[in-house]
Amino acid sequence: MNFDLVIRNGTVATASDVFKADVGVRGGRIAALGEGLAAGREEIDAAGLLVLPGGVDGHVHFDQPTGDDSVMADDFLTGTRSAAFGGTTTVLPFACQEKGKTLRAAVDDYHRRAAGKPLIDYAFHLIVTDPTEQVLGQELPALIREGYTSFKIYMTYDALKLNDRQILEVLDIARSEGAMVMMHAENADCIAWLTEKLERAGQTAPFFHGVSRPRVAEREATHRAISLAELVDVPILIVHVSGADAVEQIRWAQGRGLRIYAETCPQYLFLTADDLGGEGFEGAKCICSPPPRDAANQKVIWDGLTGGAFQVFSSDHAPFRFDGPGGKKVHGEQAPFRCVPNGIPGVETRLPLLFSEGVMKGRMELTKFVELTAANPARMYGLHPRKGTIAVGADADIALWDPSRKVTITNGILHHNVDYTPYEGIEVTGWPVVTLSRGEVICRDGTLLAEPGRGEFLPCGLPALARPKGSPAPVLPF
Ligand code: DUC
Ligand code: ZN
Ligand code: ZN
Ligand code: ZN
Repeated sequence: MNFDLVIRNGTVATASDVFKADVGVRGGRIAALGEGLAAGREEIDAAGLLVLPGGVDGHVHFDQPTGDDSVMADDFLTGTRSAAFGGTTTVLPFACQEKGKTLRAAVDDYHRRAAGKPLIDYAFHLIVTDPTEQVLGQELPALIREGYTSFKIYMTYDALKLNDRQILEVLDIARSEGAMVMMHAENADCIAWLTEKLERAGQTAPFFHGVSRPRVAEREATHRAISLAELVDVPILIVHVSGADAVEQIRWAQGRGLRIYAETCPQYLFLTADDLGGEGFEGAKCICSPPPRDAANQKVIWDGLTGGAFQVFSSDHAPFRFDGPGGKKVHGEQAPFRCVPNGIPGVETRLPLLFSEGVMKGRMELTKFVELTAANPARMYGLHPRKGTIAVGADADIALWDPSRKVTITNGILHHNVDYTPYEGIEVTGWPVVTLSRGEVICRDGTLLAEPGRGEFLPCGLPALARPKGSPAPVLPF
């Protein structure tokens, strides 16, 4: 039987193996792996290239309403375009509940925002901000069963945060329904208190954003999140972990046998607090939360990635323009850091940065790279084995990488709708040169070949990683 497409002579890598094989694609899926496969209607010669599963970016924000006058620069078209050029073929952005409204309204609104735009496949995480009886008793369980099997909750931000009691109630639903909970772990009162103190002292420049969100505030919330999850007996994923103190808590929990997972992002490997301090308002380009730390903490994050503390590596792409409407300067260049839109772009640079500094510099195996950036996020969110691996039956979501291509990252070469990149001027070795989604070449050598709207919505399964340990929580009398 012939194939629609055969990718020949490449080196295939999965989360467990690296091997020479041709990849036969039929009907959008991988139909065969082996040497000397029969002819395909189309053929790609991948000699000298790596054949990797397309990246799964488990943490992006596209066209997410912000609740104020800031506006995200990327929608489902420009966001997925940028992802695809960076070797990513699945994204999971967030449908965020507005307090006072239903979760369903957020999901419906988000589907409308996506309609006709995505270039690659996508699923939604929910964000639960208002866990009313109706949400806990009906909406959330119903949505989980419909394939929205992961959701984020916040311990900070007035518009989003839950108190400990609410967190327990939400975790309890996750446990009974088998959903994955993502936690934004920073102590809200510590941040508010420090912010007010800094403002009274006139210390409002972007640099002080970092000062207002110290590692101890992240550490305390991380420990509390772990404790609440232990009490309920449910796994959780701590997102965007920035430094040593939170990593220590996570390792402590993992060492005690708790199912505590952790995510980190490029900003905690490649940026430091100094990047918030540049000339004038420049530092606003790197305002994100938690903030970047220092070289010693970067080292701890690297060690956590290679040593097993982290399971997933995501971009946390949260795109705001530096200039222009709704961007970093929405309240002027004198605006206190508290009023600067929070987040940085990175969906396109996530994989090249980690590949170059991780794989090419010998810090991590290629299999580890695939595990952190594709296989594990797919598992974490119930998309495995359809996504995140190269195996017979999986979707033919594949990125062909030229491991020797040297690229200097500049905003001009990127495909997002943001007017800067925090990684301007960094030289990387290795770049994705062809991206396929369900067997279709969507990017080749800098040219976009796909039509908006071809990306499909993915209902997610219940992730095995979200299963409780099963031991009864000792303090619960039932
Ligand atoms: N949390 C995120 O997950 N993304 C952007 C900012 C934030 O606080
Ligand atoms: Zn405003
Ligand atoms: Zn967050
Ligand atoms: Zn985020």
